[in-house]
Amino acid sequence: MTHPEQVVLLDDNGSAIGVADKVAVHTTDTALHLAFSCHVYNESGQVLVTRRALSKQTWPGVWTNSFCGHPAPDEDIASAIARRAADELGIVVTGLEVILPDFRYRAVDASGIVENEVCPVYRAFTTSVVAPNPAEVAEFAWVDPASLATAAAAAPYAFSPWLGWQLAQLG
Ligand SMILES: [Mn+2]
Repeated sequence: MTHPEQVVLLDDNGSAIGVADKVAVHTTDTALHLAFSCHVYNESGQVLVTRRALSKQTWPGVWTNSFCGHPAPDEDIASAIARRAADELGIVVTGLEVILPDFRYRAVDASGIVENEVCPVYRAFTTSVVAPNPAEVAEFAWVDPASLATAAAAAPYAFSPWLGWQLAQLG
């Protein structure tokens, strides 16, 4: 890396208005910025859930969707998704499809750090063996999508807030 990872800042209409260092932007008063979530499926129709590494600054140890990320300035979302799939999980994803194009959320971690993102949600497919990066992912599981939706609705505190909201919107 020649410079710190950067994110794209957005105005309230979702238009890009600048860039910021990823670490510097995530505070107790985080400015709105661009991200994505990806839900990865396997050949059996199971969806991949991951448990965030205990070393992560926000939502450590929390179960969430397959992976998330922030597109860099001038990086298209498909490239960002491929990059994070490789970096976090060691997988190649195919069949990328946007399933919640307008998803946006703001959430406060137990530590007080805020996430505040326009975060389109994608579905993708993999045949790769998952090889998680321990700096990002503590553990993972392939689960039945209907069971996940039931679990998240019944016990939302056991999952990342954005996953609960995404599953609710997906019905
Ligand atoms: Mn963010």
